[in-house]
Amino acid sequence: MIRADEVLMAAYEQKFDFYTGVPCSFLAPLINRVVSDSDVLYVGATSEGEAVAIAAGAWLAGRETVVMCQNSGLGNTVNPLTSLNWPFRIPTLLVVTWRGQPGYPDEPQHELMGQMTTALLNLMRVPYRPFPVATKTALAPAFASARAAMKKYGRPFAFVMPKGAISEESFSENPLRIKSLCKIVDLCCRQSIRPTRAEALECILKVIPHEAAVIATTGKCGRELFTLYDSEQHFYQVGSMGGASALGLGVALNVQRPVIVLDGDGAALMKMGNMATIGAQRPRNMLHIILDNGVHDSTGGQATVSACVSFPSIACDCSYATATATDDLTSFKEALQEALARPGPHLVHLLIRPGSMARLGRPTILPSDVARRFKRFLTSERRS
Ligand SMILES: Cc1ncc(C[n+]2csc(CCOP(=O)(O)OP(=O)(O)O)c2C)c(N)n1
Repeated sequence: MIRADEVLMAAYEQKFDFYTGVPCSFLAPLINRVVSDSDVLYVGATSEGEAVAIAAGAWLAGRETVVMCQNSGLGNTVNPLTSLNWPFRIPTLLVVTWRGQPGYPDEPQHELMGQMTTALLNLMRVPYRPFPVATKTALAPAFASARAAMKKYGRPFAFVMPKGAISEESFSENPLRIKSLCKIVDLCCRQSIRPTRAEALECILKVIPHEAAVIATTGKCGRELFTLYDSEQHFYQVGSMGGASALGLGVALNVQRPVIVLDGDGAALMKMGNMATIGAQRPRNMLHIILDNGVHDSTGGQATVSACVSFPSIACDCSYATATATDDLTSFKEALQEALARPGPHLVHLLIRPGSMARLGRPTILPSDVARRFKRFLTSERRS
């Protein structure tokens, strides 16, 4: 049986040094090794879809990434794999366990996914190989060919891991000890007319430094940002709704520059676990802005449940450094300047009114080109 450190070494030789995922008992030796290894970074995600988006951000910031998950969680990855990794051509190495593998008795909840695991990978056009378990010498060529395929096609690649592939590994993880001192700063002036999203974006564009990276959520937010001003600093996350803050986290953990996530209330609600991971990882350079119009504006204005939710309270409870509530542009600008001047992560929640620009464009640059120019922008700081 191969050892986890042998796997990690073979992966490290191919530059895989950023790991994220959600545990599976089959993966325990590998995850236990990864969390104990100071040469690689592991970010425990709240869902496998979140892990895929975090990995995408880390790749954009110059890392080679691995997403580890149970095949039960493969379902959670379908949306980001098909609407983020595919159009933007963002590779990641998936290590997916094979619970319910036909011929190997397992629990009933794994039976159907066990039967369809490889078919689902095929359907998502993710090439895969069995995890190289036979001998230690099989590891290096397997990781090399996985990396080569990812580089050639700019798309994910998967290893499917059977039970008992790797020998037991002890576990040494420092428990998280975060004492949140976050208290909501309420700057709302409760005027009857709230700003529009476009006005908020114009304000953001005026305030943020030129070296900041900006990730705009799915729908009209990215379209308005593109229409107002296009820049290599911008990543318009056209798909993968809810994934912008996870992608932003993956970027923020790997760059020094400020990372600004423009979220919607519908998107933030869809992947609220992201906020817990952001709070736990504490990226000092991250500013999370939620433009809350109370509706799914991009799809016709259907209500979200944001009126029943306090995003600033959630941010505080998730251990963000600061959380500010605003509903007008003057205090919004003040909140942004304050957040950019201090270590984060910060949440700025702005209540806006529904509706969008009359002449609304769409990014005219291919997603794969947006990704590559954003990656160039992010990684250029190493040279400057
Ligand atoms: C997984 C997924 N579900 C649904 C959609 C369709 N969709 C695109 S944008 C959007 C609304 C987003 O709402 P919100 O985040 O509040 O932003 P707003 O449109 O209000 O700016 C929806 C439902 C999608 N793209 N992906």
